[in-house]
Amino acid sequence: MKRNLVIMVGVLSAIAFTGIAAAAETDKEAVTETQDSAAEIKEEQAAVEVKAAVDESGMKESDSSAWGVNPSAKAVITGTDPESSLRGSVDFVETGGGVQVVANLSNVMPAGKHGFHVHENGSCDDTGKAAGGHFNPGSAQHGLLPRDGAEMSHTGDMGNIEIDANGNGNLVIYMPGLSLSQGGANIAGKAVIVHEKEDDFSQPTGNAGGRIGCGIIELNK
Ligand SMILES: [Cu+2]
Repeated sequence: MKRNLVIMVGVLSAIAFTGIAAAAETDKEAVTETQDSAAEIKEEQAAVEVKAAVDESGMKESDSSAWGVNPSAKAVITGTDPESSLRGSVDFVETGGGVQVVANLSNVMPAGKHGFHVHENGSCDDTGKAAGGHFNPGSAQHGLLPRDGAEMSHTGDMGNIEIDANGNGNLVIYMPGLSLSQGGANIAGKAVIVHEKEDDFSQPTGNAGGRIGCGIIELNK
């Protein structure tokens, strides 16, 4: 009798286990689906955030007056390799003691983060090498200007631009202390460089590799 009971429990456990395993399988699918839709939602949110950021920089009343009135500039970005289809534009406007930057890039490979800086020379020659090092009039260490401040970052440290699976990316960043008209932190006439790899904020320049895109910051007339 006791033996039968043990067998009985064994059989019941096996049935229960099969049930749990099947349920786990279903859960796994459900989780994957949830992840997929979460990723979609995240993408949508990112798009909304970019739009909100643009709204804040470009359409907020105090700042919208800056565009068209204050000194502004544009860098037209092209691939440093003549074969490259990388294109983009970076708009700059001086406002509130700094410069608002709005960048839009397309045909950037691969997807992911790409180092994005103002470099010291206004030239894109020699596959971008002629742009020289990061614009760093204060001889500071490398960092991210809005996060680390002028003492702890290069004036040209704009961090990274994130590129999506289609090769497109936007960046809206406010660079405190920069200017388009005066002083040592004037970036007019300097170059914008898009790097091959992510700026990991290591010293001395973030280990972002080669220069795949370049454009010169030209004042709007
Ligand atoms: Cu750089």
